[in-house]
Amino acid sequence: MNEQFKNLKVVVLAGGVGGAKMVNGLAQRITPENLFIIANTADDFEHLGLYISPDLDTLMYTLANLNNPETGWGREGESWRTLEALAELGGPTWFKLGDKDLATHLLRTQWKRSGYPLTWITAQFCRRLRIGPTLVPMTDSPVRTIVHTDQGKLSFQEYFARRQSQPIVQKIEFQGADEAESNRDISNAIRMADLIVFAPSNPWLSLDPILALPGMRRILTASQTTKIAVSPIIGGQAVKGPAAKIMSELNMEVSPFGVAHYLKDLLTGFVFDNVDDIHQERIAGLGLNTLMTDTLMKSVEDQARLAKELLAFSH
Ligand code: FO1
Repeated sequence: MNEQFKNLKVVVLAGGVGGAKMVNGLAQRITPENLFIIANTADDFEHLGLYISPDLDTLMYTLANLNNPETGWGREGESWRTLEALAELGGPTWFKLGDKDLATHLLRTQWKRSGYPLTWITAQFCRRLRIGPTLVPMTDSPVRTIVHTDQGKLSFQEYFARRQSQPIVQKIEFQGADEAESNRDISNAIRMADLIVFAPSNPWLSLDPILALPGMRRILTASQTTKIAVSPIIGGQAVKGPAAKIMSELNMEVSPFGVAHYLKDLLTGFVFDNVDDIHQERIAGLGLNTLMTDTLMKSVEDQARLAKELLAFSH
């Protein structure tokens, strides 16, 4: 752990896989009590009667070192016997729930039905899995991403997992965001932060739902602290998922500049990959400090290195 930065108070806005890698790197660099993670929950949905929170689970499994490094989501060493039995019975198998992962959904669903909020449930899971940093859902209220496409309006998992992000995106809506309750711990953490990180998560599907919550943009804009985003686009492509495809469908430039331009009002700095050096001047021209480095996180060592560079860049 780097003595110089370990006491910085860091807040991270994160989606699933890209967010989890960034957060895991930061967790190796700063003390757990100083790392506060706000997770997107607009991908949550009910499936087979179970309440599923994919981004929270991806973050949780990664921080607990239980994640499946191949898929990025779900648990390592998973078995699929329930899914196989479900297929035999003619049940839906397009959303793959592993046997061990099912335990998380069963217990979360049971607790939710008993009236416990998602924040409380997440805290219990984190305690049991010995996760040091604070992981919170962006809200306890239901917010759901609806993707307007050339094939009609689709719920997020219908678009993403079932149709493999094939439909052409026209607009993205966050149902329930306007009425969602804000979490006082989140606004306090943002006010106290020495650094706010926008993880290399999909800005339209993972960061925007968080930013759509009442007061969120205002609190972030008002914060005088360092605010840095890490580009999820490298060399014109998303590291994972449909970010690049969505950018082009929404007529944006598919580059780190496109991402920086989209988020610029909320940021003081931007981190992007060496391969995108041609965009450096234009990104700096947006009034942002820039860090160009190797941003692809293929290993846990890469995560820790990028986190170290990010922290050094921030102060
Ligand atoms: N993504 C898929 O593309 N297909 C799946 O079958 C799938 C199953 C799944 C199960 C548990 C979980 O926590 C995540 C799962 N994901 C799956 C990923 C999930 O749809 C995405 O990670 C996020 O919603 C996007 O950030």
